[in-house]
Amino acid sequence: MAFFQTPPELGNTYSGDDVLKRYLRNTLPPDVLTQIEPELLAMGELSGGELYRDSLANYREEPKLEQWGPWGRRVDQIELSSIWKKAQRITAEKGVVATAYERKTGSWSRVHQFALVYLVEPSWHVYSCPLAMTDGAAKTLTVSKNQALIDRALPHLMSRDPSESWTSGQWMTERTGGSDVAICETVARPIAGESGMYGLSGTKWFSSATTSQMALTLGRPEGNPPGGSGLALFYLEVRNADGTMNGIEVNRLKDKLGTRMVPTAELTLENARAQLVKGADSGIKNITPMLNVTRTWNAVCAVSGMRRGLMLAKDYARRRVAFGAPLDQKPLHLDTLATIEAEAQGGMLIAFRVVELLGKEEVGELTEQEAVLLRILGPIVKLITAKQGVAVASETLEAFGGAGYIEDTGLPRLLRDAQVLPIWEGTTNVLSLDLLRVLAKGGSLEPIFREVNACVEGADTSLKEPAEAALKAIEHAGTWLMRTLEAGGPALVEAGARRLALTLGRAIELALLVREATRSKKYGDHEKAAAAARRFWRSGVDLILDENIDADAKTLFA
Ligand code: UCC
Repeated sequence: MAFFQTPPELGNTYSGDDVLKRYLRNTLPPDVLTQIEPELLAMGELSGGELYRDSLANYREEPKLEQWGPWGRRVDQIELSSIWKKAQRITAEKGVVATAYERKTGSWSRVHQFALVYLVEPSWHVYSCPLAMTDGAAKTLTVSKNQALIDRALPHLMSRDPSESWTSGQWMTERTGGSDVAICETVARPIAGESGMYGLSGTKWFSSATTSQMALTLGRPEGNPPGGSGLALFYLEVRNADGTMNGIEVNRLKDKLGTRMVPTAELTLENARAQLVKGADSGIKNITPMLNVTRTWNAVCAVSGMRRGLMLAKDYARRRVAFGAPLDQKPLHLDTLATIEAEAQGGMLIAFRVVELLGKEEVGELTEQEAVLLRILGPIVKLITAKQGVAVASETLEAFGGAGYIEDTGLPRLLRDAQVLPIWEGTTNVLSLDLLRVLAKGGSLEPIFREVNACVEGADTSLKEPAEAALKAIEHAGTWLMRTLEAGGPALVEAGARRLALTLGRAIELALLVREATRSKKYGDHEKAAAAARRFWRSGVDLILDENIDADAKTLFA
């Protein structure tokens, strides 16, 4: 009898996720959990069932750009994959964006929303990309207080009716680059007689999800100075009322390593009609609410990808027999999975901690200290979960041996789609510099120290060492910052910024793992959380180097 491997199976992604269930039980008021649990179960069923099967069956589908119509007119129509079309409907019906704005669960609405996202993301081939931007646009318009635009767009962005719902693009990146946005070349010319209206001309080089109905974008009003403050934030609708393009041409779709179902395009704007969102300058500052929302999505999607890989790898380990026993009886295989399990749990806790703060901010319940904490955690959560996402995805594929490298198992996509996470929405280095920006503007590590302290309070004696390691890492970060600034100045601090950010991130993740164990004690399942804390701690927390290795970097580059 020939041997055939048994593929991994995925069940309801909510029922099968003890880590998420434990977090929600420990965090949410019981009545809120009771209220939202049916939705989570339904989303978990869809994600682990119908959508998962679709995502495997249709993994080759990609968006197609039709630039010309049969009678010679430029049409620039993009045909989406079948999964994305289905995802459009599901998103509206299940209120994946709306949940955050309807606020049926008050300050917990963001936890509610992002739990839904977390359960579904890997099953819909990165449909979270347009949703992240849609959410970011809704947030940006809301805080802009531009009532006309709020009235025009918000009902569509948060609609639960698939025929009414819109998604939004976020067109920032130009050929000049994706990080240094201030050197944007798009020119904005006022339209005579129409207050606040401009014609935008330029090239947008990486426009994700170009099928959106609207976009927030940047341009420089003629006469404005160079630099970020001379840019303005604009709202535009992609098509005119008659369906023709609003001065926008889709030059081509990008040929990317991953996120293959995302219709990322290069666009040319020629007098595209656009409306100022909030004044004729300070565009970068005005678009930052969008960045902070999409970075939170990035973090949640990173941890969602990690959980998916682990669910599949664990199920497979129970089925796959090699060297005389199933893999789940092999000590080295268990040890390997345990290490990435701890990383995934740490990542999930920091991502949802930020989600909790975001939810409180939006209902005006954030204290001043928490507001500073949220600003500091923003870059940290995005950069650390993205890095963990790639490392965990890589290890997950290896846990399947050769099958992890074969496209129609659906596994390689986990790695390819993870690799975008540290790149878009700010690279690891750009976010490390954002952290320095916050600290330089009068911020200190005090909010993080307080957070870590609060988390490790009351820790079990078996977790004393991990708890101390988390605190020590923050202390070390503080002394390193002060000493390096004094001895080497900003350039030396910059060289160590990534190690600083990752150390802070790891220390917070460890502290949250310790807290999870403490909070679980009364339910009697704390050992699982404690094991994750210990494993995470043993993988290393403090990455800061005291010695000056700046000269080495120059030598090694030369
Ligand atoms: O990739 C893209 C689309 C992808 C699809 C989305 C998917 C989402 C996830 C889905 C998951 C599956 S769009 C491209 C994304 N691009 C970026 O993220 C840009 C990366 N670059 C940066 O973040 C840079 O740090 C810049 C552009 C912000 C730096 O610009 P400047 O001009 O040098 O910045 P300044 O002058 O330092 O900052 C301007 C102002 C300052 O405030 P004031 O004027 O009061 O001093 C900053 O403090 O903005 C403030 N600011 C912020 N405020 C800067 N960053 C932030 C922030 N994050 N939050 C609050």
